[in-house]
Amino acid sequence: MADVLVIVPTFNEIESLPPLLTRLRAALPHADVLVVDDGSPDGTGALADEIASSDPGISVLHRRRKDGLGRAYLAGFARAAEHGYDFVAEIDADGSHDPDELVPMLALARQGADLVIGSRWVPGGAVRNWPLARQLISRAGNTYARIALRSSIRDITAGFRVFRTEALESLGDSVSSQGYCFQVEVAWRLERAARRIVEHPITFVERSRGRSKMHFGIVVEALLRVTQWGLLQRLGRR
Ligand SMILES: Nc1nc2c(ncn2[C@@H]2O[C@H](COP(=O)(O)OP(=O)(O)OP(=O)(O)O)[C@@H](O)[C@H]2O)c(=O)[nH]1
Ligand SMILES: [Mg+2]
Repeated sequence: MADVLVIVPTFNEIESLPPLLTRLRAALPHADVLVVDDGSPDGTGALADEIASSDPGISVLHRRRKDGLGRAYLAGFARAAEHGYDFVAEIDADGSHDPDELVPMLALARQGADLVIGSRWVPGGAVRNWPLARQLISRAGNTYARIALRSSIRDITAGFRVFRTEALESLGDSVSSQGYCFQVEVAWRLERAARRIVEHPITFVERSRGRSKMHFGIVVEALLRVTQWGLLQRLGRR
C-alpha cells in the first residue's frame, strides 16, 4: 500500500483538475490521491468520480456544499489517519503548484521533517504571472504573521505541503480555522510544538483556468485571526 496520500481540494475546478491529476500521477505514481470536492456546481465532483473509476489510486470525498478549505483538508487528514498513511500532501487543483516538486518535498519529510512547505518566499522560490498587488499582499501578510506569531516561517500561508501524519494527529482537534487561515494555524501550531519545519523553494504559477476563490474578506479574516493568536500567545507566556 502507498504510504502517501495527496489531498486535492476542489471547488469549481472542472477544467484544471484533469491535467493536474495527470501530472500528479506521473510525478508520484506510487502515491494515493484523494480529491475533496465541496459539491462543485460545475460538475467537478462527477468528473473526479469518472477519473477515479479508471484509476484505483484516486478516490473522491464528496462534501455537500462549499464549507471552506480548512474543513475540506481536515476531512482529508482524518481519512489519511484512518487509513494509516505515513505522509499527507496538500496541493491546489488549479495548477499553481508543480506536482514534480512533491518528489523532493517528500524526500525531506522522509529524512525527518514533520512539515515541508513549498515556499515562494525563500531564496530560490518565485511567483509567476502574479500582479504586483497580489505579491505585495502575500509578502506583507507573511511578514506580519512572522512578527505577530514570532514565527520563522517565510511562507506560512502556502497551500503546497507535505506533513508527517503523526504530527498532524498530535494537533488533535485544536485547529479551528475553516477558511484559508487554516494553513497559517496548522503551521503555527506545529512550530509551537517544536516540530521540524522545512521550506523547499518552489515557483508558484498563477492559475490559467477557472476562477480564484480568494477575496478581500479572506485576507481580513486572516489578519484578525493572526492578530488574535499573536496576542493570546504573548499573554500566555507571561
Ligand atoms: N473542497 C474545497 N476546496 C476549496 C474551497 N475553497 C477553495 N478550494 C480549493 O482550494 C484550492 C486553492 O483555491 P484557489 O481559489 O486557487 O485559491 P488561491 O490559490 O489562494 O488563489 P489564486 O492564486 O487566486 O488561485 C483550489 O484547488 C480550490 O479549488 C472549499 O471551500 N472547499
Ligand atoms: Mg490558486
